[in-house]
Amino acid sequence: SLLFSKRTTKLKNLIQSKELEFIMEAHNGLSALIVQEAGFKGIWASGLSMSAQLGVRDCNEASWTQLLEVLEFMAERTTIPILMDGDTGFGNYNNARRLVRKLEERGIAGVCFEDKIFPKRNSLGDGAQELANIQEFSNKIKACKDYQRDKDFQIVARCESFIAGWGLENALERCEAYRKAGVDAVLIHSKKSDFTEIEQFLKAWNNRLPVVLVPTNYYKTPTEEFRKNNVSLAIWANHNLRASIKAMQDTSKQIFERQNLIGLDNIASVKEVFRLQNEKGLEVDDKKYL
Ligand code: SPV
Ligand code: MG
Repeated sequence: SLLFSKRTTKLKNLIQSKELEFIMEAHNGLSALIVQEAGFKGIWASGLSMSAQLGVRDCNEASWTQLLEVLEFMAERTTIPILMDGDTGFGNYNNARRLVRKLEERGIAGVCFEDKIFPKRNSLGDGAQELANIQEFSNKIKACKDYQRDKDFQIVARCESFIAGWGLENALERCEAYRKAGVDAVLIHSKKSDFTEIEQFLKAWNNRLPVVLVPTNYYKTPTEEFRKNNVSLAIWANHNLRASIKAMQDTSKQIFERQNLIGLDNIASVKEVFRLQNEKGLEVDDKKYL
């Protein structure tokens, strides 16, 4: 039954279903659990957020094995599927497919690879963006699909044509090549504050494969527009990270300035910390095993 289906199957159903679905960013075991408790059916393991919570830049400063460690904690505390932001795959087709193998071994349900050059740069920044060769990136996708052991493991190809300033024709050519290479879905990204270039893509693409969006900059677009245009999956990509930054800045500043803890009412109780850590579970097991 669906209740007992594997996480890969759950992610496949989210992506391949006709309904618009939503996944939410998390960046460690705690935030992953919080996303699940909020009701989300899946988690976006954002490269930006995982890097930022380590205090480093989103240009592959954290190694892929360091990210695997983060992902392992996220998988341990959740049952919903996790889609990893795999950036460019940390090298060529061989590096990318080894990452796929290690993700499968750690219970991660899918990965998104973007058609840029290692080390990548965040798509929302101001710098110039260099795109991968279409054939080389298509072969990287093909190698990963050939190498995965679980047939339901999802690979998403992220097209950065709009980000790099190459336009609609280039985006369509690339996504069609990735479709032919066997990818499960395409992610089309944009850093514009309006929906127009994405909408043009969606109309021209015409549902050839499921489409994933990251509406960080065009967040004002009503969600109904995504539904109307047959978007498969929307990713709220960095909002737990940003919420936590603001909360930690405010809290640190207040405690520093006042030199006391009075009036700090916007923080979770220690009891809540224990609940999230599942202290109860250990109490129960202690009775059984100690
Ligand atoms: C991420 O969340 O790391 C992403 C989305 O890749 S973006 O930051 O818009 O590039
Ligand atoms: Mg990223």
